[in-house]
Amino acid sequence: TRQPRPEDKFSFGLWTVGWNAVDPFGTATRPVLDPWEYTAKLAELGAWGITFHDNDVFDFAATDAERHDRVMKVKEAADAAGVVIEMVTTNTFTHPVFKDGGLTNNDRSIRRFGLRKVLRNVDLAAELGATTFVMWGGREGAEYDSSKDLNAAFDRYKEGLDTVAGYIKSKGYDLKIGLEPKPNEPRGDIFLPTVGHALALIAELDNGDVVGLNPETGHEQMAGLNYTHALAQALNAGKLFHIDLNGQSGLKYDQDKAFGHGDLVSAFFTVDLIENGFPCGGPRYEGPRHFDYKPSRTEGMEGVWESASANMEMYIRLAEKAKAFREDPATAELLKAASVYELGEPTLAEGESVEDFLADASVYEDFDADAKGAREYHFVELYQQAMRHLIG
Ligand code: 3MF
Ligand code: MG
Ligand code: MG
Ligand code: MG
Repeated sequence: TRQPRPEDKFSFGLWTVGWNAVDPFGTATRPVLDPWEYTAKLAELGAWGITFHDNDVFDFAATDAERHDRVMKVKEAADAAGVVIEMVTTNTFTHPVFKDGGLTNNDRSIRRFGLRKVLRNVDLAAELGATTFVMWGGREGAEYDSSKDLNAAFDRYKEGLDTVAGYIKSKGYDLKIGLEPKPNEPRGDIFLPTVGHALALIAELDNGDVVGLNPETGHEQMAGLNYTHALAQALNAGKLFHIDLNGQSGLKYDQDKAFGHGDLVSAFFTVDLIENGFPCGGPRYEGPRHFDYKPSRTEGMEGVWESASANMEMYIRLAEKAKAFREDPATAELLKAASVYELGEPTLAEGESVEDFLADASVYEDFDADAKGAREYHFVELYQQAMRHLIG
């Protein structure tokens, strides 16, 4: 298979390859390198971009001088390797101060501290030329329903997001916020558990125009949902600003496997949507193909780099197969037989009023529901056609 190219727009979080494999049951199995070393190596493997949390680069307790020094080292490494820093995000989950969240913490002084940490990082993101600012509220949530006034929690969440979005606009930064839904882990119940929940909250914001989504494959699947459908609804709403691609095997903990590992068929249709768009046309995702995965704990440093490459190789292979599926004349015939293109036609005719519609006897009085109830769709054959291309 071909090598990754800059136009593939593959990017990686520094925390992905940088995970030293500490989990709730065991200590590290790998050393930690400096963030600029990961940057250089990812570039060598073919990545076009990198992303990071503030504290992937400098310590929570870093002085301004240390912060500046370490950020500049990453920036210089990125420039030297020709990779862009496309997204920056804030760690509001590791330090104990955030154990009940940042923006929705019951403790007001912690909310004010959390908001300042986020705004400081907005300035940094803009300075580094990032165009997306992801906000994953992993500690915004609860284990105990008695622990929160849930209505107040949603008000504070909206207040926090509106403040950050309003700040971005007032500064004139070319930066958009991508909310990252997740149903649970680390909190028992995280607020904004799915893409749909996040879309509903964004619609209520005053500054929601610069707030959209960064859906992660495994996160939607942890809620038993279909990732490709989540991407589609976010696209339809004009809110798909960024993506976190990875692999997951069913309803389990957040596995963060390499893309397509554990959910190959789902990954095929995800790539098909991103690369080929909707069959009837419509909005397209043009942003980075960003991987948020973790090299499994069994892997050493060789496995870290093998697994990073596996993400890109999976994407490239699936893109080739999805393209062949769409270009196959047999697919076009099956799409037609399944009336897939017909869904792109408005239900009412152009200029047809509801009165005209009600007066049209062919719609209802003369409609043969039994005949239509017996029609074929050939959906299974269409899917099988996709599987033929996927399996090869
Ligand atoms: C956790 C995640 C996060 C977010 C990140 C923002 C640590 O399950 O997916 O990774 O992606 O905080 O991009
Ligand atoms: Mg995740
Ligand atoms: Mg995950
Ligand atoms: Mg993620």
